[in-house]
Amino acid sequence: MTKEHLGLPVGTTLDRFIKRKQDDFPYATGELSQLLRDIALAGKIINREISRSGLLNIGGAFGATNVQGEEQQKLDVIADIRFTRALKNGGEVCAIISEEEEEIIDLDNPKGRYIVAMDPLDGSSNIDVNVSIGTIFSIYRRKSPVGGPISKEDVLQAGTEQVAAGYLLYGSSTMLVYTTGHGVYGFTYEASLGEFFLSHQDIKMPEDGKIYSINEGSYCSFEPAVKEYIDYCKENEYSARYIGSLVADFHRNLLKGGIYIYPCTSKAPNGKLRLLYECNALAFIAEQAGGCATNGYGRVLEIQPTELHQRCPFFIGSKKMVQMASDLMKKQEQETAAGTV
Ligand code: AHM
Ligand code: MG
Repeated sequence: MTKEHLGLPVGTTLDRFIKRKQDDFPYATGELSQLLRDIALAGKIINREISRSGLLNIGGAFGATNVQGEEQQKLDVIADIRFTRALKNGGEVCAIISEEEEEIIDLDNPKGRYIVAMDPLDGSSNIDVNVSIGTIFSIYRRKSPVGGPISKEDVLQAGTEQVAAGYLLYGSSTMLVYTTGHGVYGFTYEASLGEFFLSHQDIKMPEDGKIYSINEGSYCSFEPAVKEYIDYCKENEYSARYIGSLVADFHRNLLKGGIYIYPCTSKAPNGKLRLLYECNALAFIAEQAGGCATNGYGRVLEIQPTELHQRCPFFIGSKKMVQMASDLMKKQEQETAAGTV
């Protein structure tokens, strides 16, 4: 990694970085830049809540379930409220799709041109045990005219339509990683200054790796091709690393090389992860960093969503690893179709 990239050295503040990037596009209105700043601000607030959660009685279950029937944690709900508020106040966003809300959240911002799909707090089962968690976001431009009602077409866009995507990782340090389709950049939060600083320039994912991340407790219900791939990883003494927080597992594999898989299982017949606010954002980042993301058969970003909370089997990471796992899936599909297995 070079110390300077496009004239923006390590240590550049997020604000300055966003501003300089915006200046590269003469017709940019600045709305997307402001939206990214709104997300960073909400991320700082969540970071503060998480770091004090053990003291403030905001750990533990909220006492309700979300649309997917999962038990909501108090911090899930707090993060949802904080992000929604930041995006509403910013004024650039007209609607949000959130893991925590069943329906589209119409922000009543008639001039807003953007739609945000988000998982406000991913990896919630790790909240109370001090393990890394994250926020995932995808940004789309609305299709229908500004000022009119939000349509399904605005929110059910394929991942290829994302204008920006990213995540916040609340880990050993807090980071914001995002792309606007021109490379992937990572910023580390300096809490005493209250600023994100550029720390990871133009991130590239190793083409191959030796780390595999999957919940192997469900091995018995994996499809044969997934079992075959995992057996291959073991025979070759790859390292098994599974935090159980998608953002954290993905981030490690992004930097070190590796594959993350959440396949179909008996408990999650269509996979567990949600296309619109988990898979698409990370797929966009992976591709921008030279990696790859499939549902086992095809590119995740090309899947046309039909439902807000649609799930998707997910294979993401270093290009060669994802290709090998996907090749095994396709071979299995062909053999099943030909009736040879
Ligand atoms: P969540 O959005 O409810 O937190 O669920 C998503 C999380 C991912 O972060 C993680 O990779 C996965 O679920 C873990 O699931 P499992 O416990 O089945 O392995
Ligand atoms: Mg999640």
